Amino acid sequence: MLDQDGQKRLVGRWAADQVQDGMIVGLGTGSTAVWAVRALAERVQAGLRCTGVCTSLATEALASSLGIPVASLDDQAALDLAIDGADEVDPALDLIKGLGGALLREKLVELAAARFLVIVDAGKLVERLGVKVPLPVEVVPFGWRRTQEALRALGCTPALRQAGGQPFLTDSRHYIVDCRFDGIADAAALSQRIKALPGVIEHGLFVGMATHVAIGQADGTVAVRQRG
Ligand code: A5P
Repeated sequence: MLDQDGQKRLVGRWAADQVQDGMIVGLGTGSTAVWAVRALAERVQAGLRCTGVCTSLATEALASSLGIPVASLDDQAALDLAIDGADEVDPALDLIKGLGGALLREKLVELAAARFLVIVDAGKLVERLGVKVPLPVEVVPFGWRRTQEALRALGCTPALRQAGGQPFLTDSRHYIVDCRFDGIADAAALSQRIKALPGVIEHGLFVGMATHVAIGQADGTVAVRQRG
């Protein structure tokens, strides 16, 4: 039986096998995506041609160090595929992402992809988003306390993310407010309400974006769900 790390490794390696020669591929962030990037690099070393568009500075550093050619999002007209992890996946294939802090670049890259393949361990599947994990919201540092209070007014308990005793800084030099909802009943409506707040850059609700979700399972198999 595979534990959570084993499931991440399994599905990450499986995802790398979905990349075809010549593809432009969005490369995600987080521990599951790292397995996909490592496995993709093995295929590149064996002769596969592909270009990665990275969702974080960390992934860019990893991909480059392993020999995967990387390009910026603005240099690409379109991406064939994006591969990334998630923190929660609901039955409609809507997601919470961003516990790793890369949600802004992840959303930009994944919106540009023809197919968005989400790779998760089985523990990420939930009946309702936002019960187990907070919703990360990326905000402008200027006036963050007011933005945090505006988020609280939407019905959550917000907390400024910290790292080493300081506010956590994203790759784009913003703060993250982690918003604990007691379950999110209508992800699409909440998404719009959060985006309408001045001071909010982006949030970790990925609604209607995933085209496929691959799940690494304890029995060593990968289950694939596809948006209907
Ligand atoms: C990064 O900001 C996140 O969106 C990750 O994709 C998400 O947190 C999943 O991470 P793991 O693969 O490490 O669980």
